[in-house]
Amino acid sequence: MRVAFRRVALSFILAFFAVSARADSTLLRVEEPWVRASVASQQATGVFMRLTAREALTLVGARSPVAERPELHVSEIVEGVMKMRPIQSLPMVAGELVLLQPGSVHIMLMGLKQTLTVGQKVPLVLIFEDARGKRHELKIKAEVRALAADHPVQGTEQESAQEYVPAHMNHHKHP
Ligand SMILES: [Cu+2]
Repeated sequence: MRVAFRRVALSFILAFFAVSARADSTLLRVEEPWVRASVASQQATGVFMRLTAREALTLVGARSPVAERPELHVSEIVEGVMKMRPIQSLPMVAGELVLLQPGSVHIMLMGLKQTLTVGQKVPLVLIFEDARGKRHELKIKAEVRALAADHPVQGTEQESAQEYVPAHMNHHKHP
């Protein structure tokens, strides 16, 4: 009896994890994640991607085995100089494309533990919350691209021309 109960309980737990794992990947669509290559002794590098939330979500952080502290950053021009500062979270509106790209919002891999070379695949866990404050995680792999990679994504001529917009404004409707 007790064993049977345990089995039932266990299968419920497994079912729960299976469902929540699936839910996390359908909540957030990630396209073209990439990491800028680093040189020896470099302390940090940026991660870029296109995100589309299925419902209102907030990106709150990331984890990666290659870095001690991944942080959310935004680049902005201060007195003519491009600077970066950490942000606590990045709200995402349902169905709207959010671009993490050079010169704008990005994930910064702080405290790099290794040199990242072109073609390498970097494991990354995106941590985000839904509107009820429930935390979700999504595992992705980001390809390392060249240092100078100024990777234009489709339909971003306007974005590359525009200057910094606040993180919560950095949404672009799907055409
Ligand atoms: Cu940064």
